[in-house]
Amino acid sequence: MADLSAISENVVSGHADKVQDLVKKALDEGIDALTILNDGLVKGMDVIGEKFKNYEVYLPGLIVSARAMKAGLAILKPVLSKSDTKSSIKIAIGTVQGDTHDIGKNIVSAMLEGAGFQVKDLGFDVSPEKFVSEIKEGGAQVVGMSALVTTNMLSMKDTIEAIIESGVRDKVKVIIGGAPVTQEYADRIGADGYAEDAVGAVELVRNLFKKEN
Ligand code: B12
Repeated sequence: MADLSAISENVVSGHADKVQDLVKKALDEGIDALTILNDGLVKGMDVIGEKFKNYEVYLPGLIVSARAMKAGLAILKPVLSKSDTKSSIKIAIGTVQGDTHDIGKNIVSAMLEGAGFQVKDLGFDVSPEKFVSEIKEGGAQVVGMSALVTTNMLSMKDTIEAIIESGVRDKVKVIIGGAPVTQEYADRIGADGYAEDAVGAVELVRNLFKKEN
């Protein structure tokens, strides 16, 4: 039986190859991809995040852990984003301007795809103008924004203002998330919804469209 704590430990120590091997092994043993993600990879990021906060590791340590996490995620992504159903709802998702954290956003993107939505991943450091053009030209019905650095949450507010100014606010649902983001913040800036994690993001989009019907 695969040991998920070994995955966490290798994320913390930054051993990308070992993480990939262990994730493959866990999948081969029939462990659910979400369990591997949450109890293995994400747990490891939580540990390294705490260590960084407490000055027990510095930026280079964080970078190698993030690389190991991404290596593991690359194995899980095809499984997470595999879907049997197809929805016509178009979602454009990205990490907001100024912010380069994309691990959580990538997970949300994969899970939304797995739920059958048509997802366009805009990457990170995405400007308000880019989000607006995805609505206007790309026909996105949902815009998903992620932020991990507290000060970058302001970019979410700026993006919503840009969407209002360009006259397309009624064409799109705006959802936001990321570790420092809260429901209270979502309400304050006029977003349509907030979710704490990727499973919640899928529920949120489903509920937003259920209400209309
Ligand atoms: C990994 C990491 C990095 C990596 C990022 C690699 C990458 N490609 O993403 C690297 C090393 C590059 C990095 C850089 C920096 N980081 Co950093 N980083 C982290 C760390 C440890 C983990 C983040 C992570 O990936 N978590 C795991 C994922 C799965 O969780 P998540 O992102 O929260 O996503 C989940 C939910 O939030 C939600 N979600 C996410 N997005 C969305 C979107 C929507 C629409 C919805 C609905 C839901 C949703 O679903 C996801 C899946 O369940 C955090 C600490 C922490 N514990 O959060 C610090 C942290 C975010 N970083 C921090 C800082 C300060 C920085 C730097 C400024 C450091 C520096 N001095 O340069 C730079 C920032 C550069 C920039 N401008 O963006 C601080 C931010 C402090 C603050 N509150 O403002 C933190 C909190 C560390 C700390 N305790 O001090 N970092």
